[in-house]
Amino acid sequence: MERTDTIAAISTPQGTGGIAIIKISGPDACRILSSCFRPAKRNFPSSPRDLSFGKVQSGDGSFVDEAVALYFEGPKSYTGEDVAEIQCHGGTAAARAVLAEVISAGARQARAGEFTRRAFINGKMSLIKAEATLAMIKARTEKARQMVSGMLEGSSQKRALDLKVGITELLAGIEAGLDWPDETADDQGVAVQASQILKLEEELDSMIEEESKGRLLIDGIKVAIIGRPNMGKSSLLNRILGMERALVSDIPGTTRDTVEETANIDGMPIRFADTAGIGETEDPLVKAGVQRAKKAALASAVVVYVADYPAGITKEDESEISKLSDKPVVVVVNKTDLKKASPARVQKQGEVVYGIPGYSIVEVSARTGEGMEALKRAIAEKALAISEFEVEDGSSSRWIACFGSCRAALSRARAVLEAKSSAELACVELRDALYALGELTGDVMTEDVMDVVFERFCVGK
Ligand SMILES: Nc1nc2c(ncn2[C@@H]2O[C@H](COP(=O)(O)OP(=O)(O)OP(=O)(O)O)[C@@H](O)[C@H]2O)c(=O)[nH]1
Ligand SMILES: [Mg+2]
Repeated sequence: MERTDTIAAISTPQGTGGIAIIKISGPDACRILSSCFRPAKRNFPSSPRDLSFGKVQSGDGSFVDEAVALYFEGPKSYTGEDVAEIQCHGGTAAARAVLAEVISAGARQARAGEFTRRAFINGKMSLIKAEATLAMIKARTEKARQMVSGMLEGSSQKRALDLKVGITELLAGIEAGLDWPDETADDQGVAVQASQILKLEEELDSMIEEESKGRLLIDGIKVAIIGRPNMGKSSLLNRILGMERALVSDIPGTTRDTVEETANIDGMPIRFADTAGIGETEDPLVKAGVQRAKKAALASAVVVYVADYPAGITKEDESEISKLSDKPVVVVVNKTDLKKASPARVQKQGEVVYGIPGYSIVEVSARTGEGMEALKRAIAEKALAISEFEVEDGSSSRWIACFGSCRAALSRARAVLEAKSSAELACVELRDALYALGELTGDVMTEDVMDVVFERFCVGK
């Protein structure tokens, strides 16, 4: 049986570190631990949660690594099953070697999110809490962590449950009217029910908005830096990051491939993509770079379009910006330090005024850092204004989809009530609204929904 076998995985990230944790969960967890782990003192496992120092050894008795081990007896464990943990030296090779011993002793390599999936199946946590756990793992900034901590503490679960109670009470009220037609709700009664539904819809609207913002904080916002060659796009990325991440040179066409890096801007993880300079070219390599740049611009939530001083925004820039249609764009003129470096040139040209209808322009110097705070503010402002958010795989967040179906069913129920067409139909719609919420909280659970939720986890959680 798939769900009652014993699974194992490395729970700590790959790479060099102090310790690595190998987690084992299932009915054979304790036996498997005893077969690979030799405690320095006898009597192991003595009692649950006791830490024991010893060594991991392979089937032929050869030494693998020093380790500390402990076990938790189900149901008092993360997954609700018997769980064992081996803490060995951090580092990819040691952890892999220990896992290999655990697997050869009878465990199966766990799939992504399988420990948490078992915790949910065994009633150790709600689906909302499981997803909050994933969000906490992915939180990269303090703002994101603060938002997720509320979810982990159960605030989202409580809100969803309150909503469910509200809809259930309404449904009961309308159904009572069906059962006892003499007491059918009068006009005033219907108006009260409709206004109660409206209140629930408003609550859902605010939940959808908060969830969208929350997703942005957790998953990060993609921002592409585009513009003609040599404008200082890579220099700007480096200045934002505070490190020399992208190659910079005075040769136009320096950046070929897209360079991606995340920066914390105003508490939001912003995922920047520095791209190749765009423009007409016959060189197939440069052409490929330009195509990648355009693709990155399309895939991003916000575009930073870079031009430079003193040319400012040219006709070519205007045409490129117009191709971005409804995408939020921050238009930047870089290299303003040249104004001071060659005042004669400024005088000759007069006061340079850049303009493009509908856009305000941020003047910066990647070289001196001037204007960078204003640029970060402009990016954060555009990012915060994004209401619709698409997660990594292009699908909308599961929560937003469930809230959306619930809200749609509620407004249909309200429309039916207001038109006084059929109280039965209003009940059908309210049941649909409850079903959508049930999908969110995990009461209505299919394997498909579980796959969607848990496959986004990492292996070992
Ligand atoms: N004076 C001045 N020069 C700058 C500034 N920013 C970048 N530069 C210079 O402009 C040149 C091009 O900079 P890059 O950052 O490589 O420009 P890019 O837009 O990434 O160029 P491509 O990758 O070729 O499209 C380099 O010589 C930089 O030193 C700035 O603020 N002031
Ligand atoms: Mg570049």
